[in-house]
Amino acid sequence: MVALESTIITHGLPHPENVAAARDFERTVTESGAVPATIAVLDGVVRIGVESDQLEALAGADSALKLSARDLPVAIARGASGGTTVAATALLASQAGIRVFATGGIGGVHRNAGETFDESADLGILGSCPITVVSAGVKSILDIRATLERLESLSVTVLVFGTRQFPAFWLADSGIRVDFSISSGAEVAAVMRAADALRLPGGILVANPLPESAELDRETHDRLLAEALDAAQAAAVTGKEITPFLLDYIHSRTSGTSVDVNLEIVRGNCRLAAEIAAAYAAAPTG
Ligand code: PSU
Ligand code: MN
Repeated sequence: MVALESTIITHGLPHPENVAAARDFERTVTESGAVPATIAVLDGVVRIGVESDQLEALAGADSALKLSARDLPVAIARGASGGTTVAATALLASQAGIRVFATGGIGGVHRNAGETFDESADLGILGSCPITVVSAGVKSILDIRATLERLESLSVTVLVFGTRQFPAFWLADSGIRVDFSISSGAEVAAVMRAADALRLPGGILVANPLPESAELDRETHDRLLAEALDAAQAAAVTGKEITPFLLDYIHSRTSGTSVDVNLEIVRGNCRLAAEIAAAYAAAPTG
């Protein structure tokens, strides 16, 4: 099985593209030979896999909350609905026995974290849940180097597919070289089995760079990023609003190009996650 998050649906992509996108991610996992489970909280109930009409309602609901791990108990107690972030999805998936999870980009350390302490709970949860997350690295709205340092502190294993250059979501190469590259789902499955045998408490981040031909134009990327960061500061956006604000700023100013690239990236991650899940299911237990 491959878990899919739902904050990308409720807060990461514009409506109505988000509905089609969510279905597309599920279909891609299925076509790649695994079973998708989109995770969300609906009327206070944790769902490991949602029905098509539930997905549509969640994607269209303005009231849907952005639920990180610490928000889950409140949403459940109050009967609320929301999209689960990477942190909440990783927690719920691993409790449900799902070992592989596909997303677009994970959260990380924000650029001004030295002052704000703004670091996504995604990192801490990846340090404590035995799950393999496939992402295209992290978006350059974040401090990528600091994010990698924190992943090291938290003992999260980091692997990059096909290269040692860690990707920056819309760009194939962040300029940062990490220690390990892998070139197949089977290789990741072998690392997962070894991690199981060691009882490592945390997870594995598999960074899957988009093909260079699909990259966002660098100049546009850099300009929009600088503008988005300035706009967030000018609007005094803080806390859990900051990531959705920056994503929306960039999406709405590239007339859909960055959304199309975004979708292609997630589909690529779904395919690799399905390959890893199949290989892990087939690998002999150590
Ligand atoms: N980064 C993206 N797209 C997203 C997110 C992050 O490129 O949709 C979402 C994910 O659900 C991630 C969450 O877990 O934002 C992180 O939010 P925060 O920075 O508030 O922890
Ligand atoms: Mn934050």
